Amino acid sequence: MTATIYNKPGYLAWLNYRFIEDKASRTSCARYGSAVTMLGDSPLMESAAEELRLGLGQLLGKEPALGQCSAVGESPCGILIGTQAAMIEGGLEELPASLGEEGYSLREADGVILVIGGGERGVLYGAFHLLRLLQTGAELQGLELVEQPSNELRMINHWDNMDGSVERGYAGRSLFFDQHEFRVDSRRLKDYARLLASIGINAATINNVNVHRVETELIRERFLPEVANIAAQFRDYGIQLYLSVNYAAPVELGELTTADPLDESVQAWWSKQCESVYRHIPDFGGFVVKADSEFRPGPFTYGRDHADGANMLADAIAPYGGQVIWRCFVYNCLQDWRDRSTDRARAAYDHFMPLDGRFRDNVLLQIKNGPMDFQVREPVSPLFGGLERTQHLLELQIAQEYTGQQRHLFYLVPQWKRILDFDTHARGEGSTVAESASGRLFGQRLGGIAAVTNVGNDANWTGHGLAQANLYGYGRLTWNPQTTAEQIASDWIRMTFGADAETERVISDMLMASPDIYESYTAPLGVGWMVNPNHHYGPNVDGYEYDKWGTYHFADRDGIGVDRTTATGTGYSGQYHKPWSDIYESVEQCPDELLLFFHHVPYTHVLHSGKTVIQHIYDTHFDGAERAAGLLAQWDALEGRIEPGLHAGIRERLAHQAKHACEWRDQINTYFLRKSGIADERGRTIY
Ligand code: GCW
Repeated sequence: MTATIYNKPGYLAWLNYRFIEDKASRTSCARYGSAVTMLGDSPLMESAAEELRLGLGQLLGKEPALGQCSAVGESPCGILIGTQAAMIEGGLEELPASLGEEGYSLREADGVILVIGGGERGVLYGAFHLLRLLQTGAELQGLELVEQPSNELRMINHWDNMDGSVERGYAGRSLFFDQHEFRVDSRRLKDYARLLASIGINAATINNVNVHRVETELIRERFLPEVANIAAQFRDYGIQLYLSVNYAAPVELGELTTADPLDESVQAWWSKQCESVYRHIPDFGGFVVKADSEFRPGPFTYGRDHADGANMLADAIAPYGGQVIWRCFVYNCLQDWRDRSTDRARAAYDHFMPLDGRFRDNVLLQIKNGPMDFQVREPVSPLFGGLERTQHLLELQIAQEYTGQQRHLFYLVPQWKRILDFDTHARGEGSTVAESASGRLFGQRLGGIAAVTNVGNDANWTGHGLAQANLYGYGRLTWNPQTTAEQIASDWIRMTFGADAETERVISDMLMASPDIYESYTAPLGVGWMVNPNHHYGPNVDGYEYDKWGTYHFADRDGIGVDRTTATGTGYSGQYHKPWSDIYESVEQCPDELLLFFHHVPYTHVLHSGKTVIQHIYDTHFDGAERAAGLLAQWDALEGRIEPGLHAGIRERLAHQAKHACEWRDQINTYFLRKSGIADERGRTIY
């Protein structure tokens, strides 16, 4: 076989339909594998049928026949797929309850499996679910299940630039662009769409939220035909295309002298752009906007607020059914480190809470999970549970900017679950972030989750082979936040690596331990940062200490941490509902892992764990580096059980991690020994 990208290790990811070696399981599946029959026809249904044909063919070693029929009883064997409406028309008697456009039901009876979609997307998602069951060795006889997504918008954000670079990309270059042109490998794009659809993603932006000069033209005739090509490929897999736009586009393109949202010429300009975007892409999703943030233009320039800005765009796009997704990542990035009264953590809430209720109903605010910026550990943004009259999305980061840049192993699903499960108490107990983001908590029309993706044009998509678990897990969790991190890991491992029990046990162990390991040898107790400026990789305790970004730990010879209390600090803790405002306010009650986020304490302060802060720092750093080395040893023991190319690529990353963890350990421990003058109780080597 010639070595193309399509057969390099890891390319197939979890859609690796490997032959079922076990004869008994293969035989029991084979009865369903003889034929795939469509009731009705449409591009989405064809995607579903094609996937089933590919999957069954490879799993069973024999391609099923593809067919079409018009009545349920006409298909005596195999798999029958169709929408609920088509099934009813085709004579299906026992009906599933209403499934919604994206929901589906899978049923087995008398050797036939029915994949019944609420709508066509539901058929596609049902087909992928069925394939997952086959890949993971589930029993199909008597199968009966119904699924509906928990979130209506399940989105991926690319931070791709048209020069081909990817902001915070750790897996090669852009899948869409190069040298300021569209450079799309359409086979690869299709495979990407398949991967996304298989985990239920239904929306995507393809360009960075930092929209530079060339990208400003993505909404213009110059590029729209090519944007439309990508939209068409995505459409076949149920993914709606959105674009990030430049708030000052009319000025940037030299057509107006203002981008003031209340100026009629600006409103007319955007209406005209929307008209041409929808002429090319009738089902275009909408705009994502980063405004007045990190040097991007916005309504503040004109003395207007973010509701004025977002509503202007929302009015322009409303006639076509589009959405405006407006990011809340707005803060002062030109702060003076000497000024201790300004607190970046407060910024999103301070900017957006006063605007609650002022946004049009086709606006969604996109809120980063924490108040700072995707650190290893942060509290949950108080805007969840705060904003009651504004639709919003939760923003997560699959790209491992601060979590090891896809060179360190960090399974993000447990962190995301903690965020989704966080009880804001906005409406009493049970007011979780999951409920708030979905829109259910406050009875909003639309809601969901968006995430910065971790893929690039590396053959295995994510650079680190095990980082695929994060993309996979993101989709699964967004569909259903109740799914456990262990379950997701188990499915992903089986689908990716096959059914070997030892492989599953070891990789699952590694994934589940990885977040704690990484947290142990990096910034302690929720204080964050301590990374090298700009690229954000590797230890640098004071890297952001005297900088303008609002990111400080305030370590001196006596103690460390940021006082964010209402009594003596910045007052950030007061942005939460009770009991959190009380818990975070109190140095006694504050959870250890967030202590330094909320309080400045002496190194001798005793944690709930019984250890002093300084001893905790030493212990976790020695322990974390040791456990990082353990990950490598665990992986080495799997040699021979995993395809050599895949094994070697991941091994290289784990070996780097083990070494780099020692660098982290030694820099952090040395820094704090020198600051505090307090020796390690156990007398280990610190420099
Ligand atoms: O902190 C930052 C990242 C930037 C990113 C920004 C954002 C796209 O370091 O690279 O810009 O977050 O979320 O807008």
